[in-house]
Amino acid sequence: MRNSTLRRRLPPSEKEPDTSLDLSIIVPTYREAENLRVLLPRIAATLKPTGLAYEVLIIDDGSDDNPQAAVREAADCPAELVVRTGLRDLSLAVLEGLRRARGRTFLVMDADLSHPPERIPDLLAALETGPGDFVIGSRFAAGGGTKDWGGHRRLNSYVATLLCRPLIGGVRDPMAGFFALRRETFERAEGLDPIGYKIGLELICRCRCRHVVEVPITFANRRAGRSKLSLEQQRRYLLHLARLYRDCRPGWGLLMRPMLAFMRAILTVLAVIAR
Ligand SMILES: Nc1nc2c(ncn2[C@@H]2O[C@H](COP(=O)(O)OP(=O)(O)OP(=O)(O)O)[C@@H](O)[C@H]2O)c(=O)[nH]1
Ligand SMILES: [Mg+2]
Repeated sequence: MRNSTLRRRLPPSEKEPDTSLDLSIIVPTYREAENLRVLLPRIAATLKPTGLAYEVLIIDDGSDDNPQAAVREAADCPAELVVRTGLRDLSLAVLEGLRRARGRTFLVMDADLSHPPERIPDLLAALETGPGDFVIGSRFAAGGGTKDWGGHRRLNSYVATLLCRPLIGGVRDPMAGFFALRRETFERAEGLDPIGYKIGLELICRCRCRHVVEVPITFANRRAGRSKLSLEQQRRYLLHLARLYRDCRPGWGLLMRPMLAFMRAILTVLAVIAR
């Protein structure tokens, strides 16, 4: 049986909710031990005054930089390390975290300090008080921003957002990895089948989110370590989009899927040349 077929049949949540737990924070990591040493105390310091009961699930893909020690050192933060085996993939790691989460609300963020943990309460407040069923910490909403992005990264992000426009309408930052949603919204998911980096986009589409709210944030450059974004990740994004068009917007899929296949072929050739 194909992996994706297997995933389709799994119920979205593996864990029973713990009614005493307000929040589950899911942090995918690959070689981020140094950043975790800063992130976990900052999460703890941010959430302590709120009185929220929370857990942090670090979903790691077998990093060789000893994330175990980094999590152990953060004694103030209720963090648990989950080490995955199998295909190393950011979206699949986040999905595993969401399935294991026990809280009433889920929040996903990167480990590299690009997403300011001090803004977690603002995302939660927007989810609690507003009409939204999906809240994004948004770089491109009015008041948000990015620090020191070069032209190449801007262009990349612009094209990626343009390609998914028919799937998500007017959402300005559908590529964001900093977002929050309620457990019930996640449990609405049908046929989750992500690959690559854009798990937020997958959830907006497959959980049939109607109101996406964007909270402006300033996205910092990664604090330490190396980016895992590569040509291969861009190729996976195109494959992911093709699946979303097929399942969620078949009409648009007639136009978009051949175009995405063509772009994938170009990236494959570029990857061969770059080797
Ligand atoms: N578990 C897991 N986490 C990953 C994987 N790839 C990236 N991550 C984590 O996902 C988050 C986002 O990855 P980044 O490499 O920062 O990607 P980016 O933010 O697009 O790029 P930069 O910030 O420029 O490095 C980070 O916390 C990474 O450690 C993966 O294959 N598996
Ligand atoms: Mg990053």
